[in-house]
Amino acid sequence: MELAVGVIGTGNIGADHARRLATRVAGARVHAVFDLDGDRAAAIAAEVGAVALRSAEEVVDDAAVDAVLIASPGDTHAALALACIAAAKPVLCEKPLATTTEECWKVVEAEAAHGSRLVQVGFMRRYDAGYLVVKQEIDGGRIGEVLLAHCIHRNQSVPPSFTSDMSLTDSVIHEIDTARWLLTEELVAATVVPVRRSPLAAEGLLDPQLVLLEAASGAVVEVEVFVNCQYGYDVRCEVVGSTGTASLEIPTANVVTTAGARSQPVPVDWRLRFGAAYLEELQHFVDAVRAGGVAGPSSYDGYAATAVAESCVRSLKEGQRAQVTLAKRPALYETA
Ligand code: ISE
Repeated sequence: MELAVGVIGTGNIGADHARRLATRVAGARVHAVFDLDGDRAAAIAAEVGAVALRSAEEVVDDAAVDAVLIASPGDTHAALALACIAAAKPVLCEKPLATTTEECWKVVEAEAAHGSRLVQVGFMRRYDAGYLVVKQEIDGGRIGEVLLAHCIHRNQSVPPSFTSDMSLTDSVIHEIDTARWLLTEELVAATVVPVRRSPLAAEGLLDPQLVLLEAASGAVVEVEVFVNCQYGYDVRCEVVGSTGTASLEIPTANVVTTAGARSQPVPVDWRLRFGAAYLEELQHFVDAVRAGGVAGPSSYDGYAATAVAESCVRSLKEGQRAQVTLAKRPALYETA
């Protein structure tokens, strides 16, 4: 039986997910969609052969919906994830799981009380072919003990509503999750270092920023986040170990060599750069649910990432190193 998915939020990423589910993911179809913008929802519903419902709650409660995909704005995620858990429906929730650690923790507690995994958080980089190679190299012991990592996260530009805090909670949250996953350990402190502002940054936006994340082992992950870099979307990562390094492959396309120069396009945004990873992520979710479970990044991972991002924001505000305090991982997530 195909998995009937309800999609909540049909903006850019939600619409992309709905199209992928309808045309490229095996074993799934989109049954229902909802968006506050009714016209946008109706257009996507018509395109993917789904019904447009009148509220997010109707999507969760629809008896014909087997699983839910949440791609609405971040501040709606926690309530919707809790509704899915109450209805015992598997849910793929876009990052962040919630915008505060308190809300994330409510989701963790509700899922733990349910007794089995229902939530996968949309940290799609864990499905990127390049990141997976870095992970394999580390886990295979081929670079020795991990000492530090250098990461770059550049967006071409951001909308005027984007704030300095969002560079941390919306963008660096990806490096936070990948650092926890690659190093298989928790991050215990964060320091945001002030950097000379780009003259092209919108008024009030601190851009770029430099973030130092300290892991429990003492390994340090350094992240440059620059959300107005102008030239395109650029994500890099090099993990330095005691006997070697592992670098994220930067996918190359259409390399042109002419007149003594070689050039290649830079993706304009994450939808292009991580398109294949999003597809893998969705296929993984659908396969796991059809096999009777949920795997991938857990709600505890979503909680921990938001907690570290909050420490980054605190460090930015207070101008000093901020510690990360995490509640104990419930037994349900011990092997997750
Ligand atoms: C955006 O919200 C995303 O999640 C992208 O993956 C990230 O690279 C970008 O910086 C964020 O603004």
